[in-house]
Amino acid sequence: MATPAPSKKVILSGIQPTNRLTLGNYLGAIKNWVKLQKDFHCHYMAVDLHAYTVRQDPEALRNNTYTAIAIYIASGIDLEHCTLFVQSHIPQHAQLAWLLNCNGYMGELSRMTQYKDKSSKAGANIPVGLFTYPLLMAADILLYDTHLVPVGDDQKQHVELTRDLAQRMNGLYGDDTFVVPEPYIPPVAARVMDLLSPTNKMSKSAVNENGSIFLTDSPTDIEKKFKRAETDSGKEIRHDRQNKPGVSNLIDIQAAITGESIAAIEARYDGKMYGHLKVETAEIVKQELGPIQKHAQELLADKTELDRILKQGAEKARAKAEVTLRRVHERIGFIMS
Ligand code: AQP
Repeated sequence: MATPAPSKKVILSGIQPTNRLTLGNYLGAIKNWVKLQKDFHCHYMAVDLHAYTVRQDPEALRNNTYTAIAIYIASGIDLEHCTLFVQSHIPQHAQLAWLLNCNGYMGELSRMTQYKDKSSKAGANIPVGLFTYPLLMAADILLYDTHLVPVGDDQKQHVELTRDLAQRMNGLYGDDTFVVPEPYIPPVAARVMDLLSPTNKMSKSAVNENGSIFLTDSPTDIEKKFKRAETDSGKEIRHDRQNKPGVSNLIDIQAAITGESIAAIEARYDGKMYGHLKVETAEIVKQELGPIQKHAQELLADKTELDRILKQGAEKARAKAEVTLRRVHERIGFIMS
């Protein structure tokens, strides 16, 4: 049966190491992960199997995965309290995904908006993995008896699908086969927008790299990118996502880092020019990222130690994943080895 509810609820989240991580990944995910680790039993991953739905250069994938893990730790992920691992180190993810492939329906997967988006950009040959991606995500979640999945709006549909699958299989094999997870919307969910097209979210794979702040960007690059940030033809520094998306984005970034209220930031810029807002936002970002970059560099300089950390994380994760997978195998009717 599913493990009895622990005193703390289980949370699971991950980022795809498709490229260098961005300020969006940091403020929208990692910074919140650090806050959650006190109150929840957290599992954080670099989801390299998901990244592979898009063709990856092997060397770049390896480097991006190490860098992502180093950044998680440098940002304050506490190895004592969290299970930190790389998805491909736990074979049970792919194994459970297969079982979910046999229980998910073509119709429900075809309705996933992220699939529609990504497949429309994939050209003539759409990899099957892009279509079945939500089933791998469901496997990630269900393997750890996860209660809560921190997600932005774009991933909510995938958590709904995971719930449907868990309930469907619980109906077939017993109510305690899977814990049915829920989406978790963090109290302060920052959504960082592209600096050059502030109506689009900042993304690792943006066509123009100048619109994204990468967590490994140098201070000079950070300054340059903020200086070029798109604003509007007005003068007033006011938060208005509809009419002033660029200015609002800079205010949001400051608020997410400093914890200051939007109103307080607006008041501080009363009568000032856009240039001030850009320069000072760059400064706040540099101050926040500087120590993280330094610590991440130190970690990356010692791959043996990083490998040791990953091995430890994988052992912890695998132990839990194996229990869940065996439970499911047994209920399906596979002979246990
Ligand atoms: N701009 C953003 N603002 C707030 N949160 C963001 N996240 C990503 N971009 C922003 C959060 O980061 C987590 C993991 O993201 P992901 O790597 O799994 O995929 P993604 O959301 O598709 O991110 P990208 O950068 O846009 O990826 P690519 O370019 O590889 O497709 C999630 O918690 C997400 O909310």
